[in-house]
Amino acid sequence: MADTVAGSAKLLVVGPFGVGKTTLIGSVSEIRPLRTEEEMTDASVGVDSLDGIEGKTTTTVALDFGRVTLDDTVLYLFGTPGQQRFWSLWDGLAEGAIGALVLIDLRRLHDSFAVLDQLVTTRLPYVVAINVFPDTQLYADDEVRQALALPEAVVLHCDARDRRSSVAALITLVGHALTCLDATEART
Ligand SMILES: Nc1nc2c(ncn2[C@@H]2O[C@H](COP(=O)(O)OP(=O)(O)OP(=O)(O)O)[C@@H](O)[C@H]2O)c(=O)[nH]1
Ligand SMILES: [Mg+2]
Repeated sequence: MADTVAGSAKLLVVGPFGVGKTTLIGSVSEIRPLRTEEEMTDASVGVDSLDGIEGKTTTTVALDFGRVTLDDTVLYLFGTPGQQRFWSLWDGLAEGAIGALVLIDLRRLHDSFAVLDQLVTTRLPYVVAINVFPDTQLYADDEVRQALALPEAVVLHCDARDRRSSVAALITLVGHALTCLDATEART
């Protein structure tokens, strides 16, 4: 790690099945990301929809882990599995995190609701990052907030395959998490 590093923070990357969590951590990580990918089998047919992500052959079964240094701060990124049968891992993964990046796919918006419900249990500040696929129909941020029933949410667009775009999403998340932290401290 660089000598100039002054601090570190842990961030969670969450989202429904196949939204691009592993892709995003892989595109920003400066170390070879830790992945726990397993081949998807026929057991997932009818359970996990591959609509819009037909090229996907593996799924995360435990976590993704990566690291990225921004100026003097190291961010440790922990990705959750998308498949609900592995969600018991969320508690451990969320411990000590300062915020969560919630990746969503507007083509399959409905899949996001269970993730948002699960996220509430962590009480983490979060921002909503729309991972834009080539056939994603775009909506105004307010329409997305309304559809998700999150009137106050910070919403942004990203391309999980693109480092610059994904880093920008993480910077927005850190800024938002720090603002929330300041507000909490001011109240206590
Ligand atoms: N076109 C496009 N494809 C993407 C993008 N992000 C991910 N993909 C593709 O979409 C698929 C899903 O990506 P993953 O990164 O495995 O998704 P995940 O959220 O980690 O999936 P699980 O861990 O199984 O929940 C892969 O085939 C990626 O190559 C994107 O921004 N644009
Ligand atoms: Mg994954």
